[in-house]
Amino acid sequence: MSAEEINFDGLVGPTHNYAGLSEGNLASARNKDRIARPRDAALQGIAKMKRMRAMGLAQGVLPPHERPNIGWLRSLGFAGSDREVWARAWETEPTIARTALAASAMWAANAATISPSADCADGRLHASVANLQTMLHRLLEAEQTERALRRLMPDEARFGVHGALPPHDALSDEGAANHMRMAASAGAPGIEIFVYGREAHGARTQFPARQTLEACRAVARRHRLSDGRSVYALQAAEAIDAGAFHNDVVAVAHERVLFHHQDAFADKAGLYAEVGTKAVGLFEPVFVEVPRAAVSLGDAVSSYLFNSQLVSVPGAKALTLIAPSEVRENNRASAFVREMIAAPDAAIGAVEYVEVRESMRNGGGPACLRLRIVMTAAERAAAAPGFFLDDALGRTLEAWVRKHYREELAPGDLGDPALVDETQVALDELTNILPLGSDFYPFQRV
Ligand code: SUG
Repeated sequence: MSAEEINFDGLVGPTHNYAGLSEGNLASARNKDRIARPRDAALQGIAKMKRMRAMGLAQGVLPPHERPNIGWLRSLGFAGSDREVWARAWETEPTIARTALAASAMWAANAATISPSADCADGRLHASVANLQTMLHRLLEAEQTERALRRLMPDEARFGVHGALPPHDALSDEGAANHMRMAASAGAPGIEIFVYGREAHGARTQFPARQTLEACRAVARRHRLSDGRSVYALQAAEAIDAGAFHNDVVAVAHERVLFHHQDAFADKAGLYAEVGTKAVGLFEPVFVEVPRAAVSLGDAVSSYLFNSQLVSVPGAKALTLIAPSEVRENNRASAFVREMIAAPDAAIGAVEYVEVRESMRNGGGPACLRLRIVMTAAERAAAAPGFFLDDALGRTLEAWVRKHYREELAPGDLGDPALVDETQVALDELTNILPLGSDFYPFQRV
């Protein structure tokens, strides 16, 4: 069946800042307490979405979450008006306060795992919200993400939206960042590859391994995937310990192509063989490996070469890599890309560099910012149209950002109670721009 891959990007929220919250994410640690530029961050994200659309690709947008998360702070015993809750939390529990402020829902690749209907036994498109339980600030995202995905895909006859798995260490799930799909084309039946860093109660890496095998299998069962077209691959421990806290820091797949670092997987040969066997009759897989001699794991992590989007631009024979501008600035990564795209019959034949520097400084590249949802024409028609980017929505979102977002947020600004009002006013207005409804955000429901 014909279908289209749609990138839904997380809109960067007004409290974007650098809190150093993610152990094992080297950029997050390195940039802790740096002055953030929320307005630039959001505009960079919107510019990327517009650029994708200009290339002829369908593009959607997902809303930021309410931050600071006043409801969560109340559940921890803070009381008073919303402003008072924030001021008290900031004064007495700064670590908790910064957790409640994180704009991390922008990294939509962690929102959920998506299985297109062509892969699912019941013929529905399935989405499992990720529990993100490894990092406290990210654990707070699941409830609101589920609300957003239900607004986007309301028709239960076509869409199976599942809430997050129970948030426990044994069922640790980071969504699409640890999931890849290969297929002849978007609408054809595909092979779904789940990438995990450990088994429940299994051996530990130095940095947290955020995805368990048990979580992957649970998602596959919920989505009613067939064993014959599912693959489970273990991340290399050395990749996690070098800063690949998600698989999408060292690998990305699209259609027949898997682009990955030599040291991404614990058993690369086993992965190739299993994908090859399971793809028989469906497609001929193409593995594009980047040798460590050309680009070290360190260069892969610092440049985010693999956190690129791989896309099929209409009319182009080969795939296009949408890479962060940091790749262009890294001699080894950019030299590799130049050679790769120049090769005759290259599977990846073009590169476009995008500027998402504010997000990158927290460890979120172009691929982190988007959740891919493959939809058939009928599914797209059943989805809420207001989430799809067009020229008018792009302009409205830019104007909304310019009106409401601060240019700078320094650590010393974050305790300002005015930030609570500012963000609530902005998000309230956003519920009239995107089809969210006037009760979407928790502050709108009290
Ligand atoms: O979970 N950074 C995010 C980055 C997520 C990137 N996503 C993908 N690879 N798909 C994380 O570590 C840092 C927030 C801070 O430190 O302020 C943060 O949450």
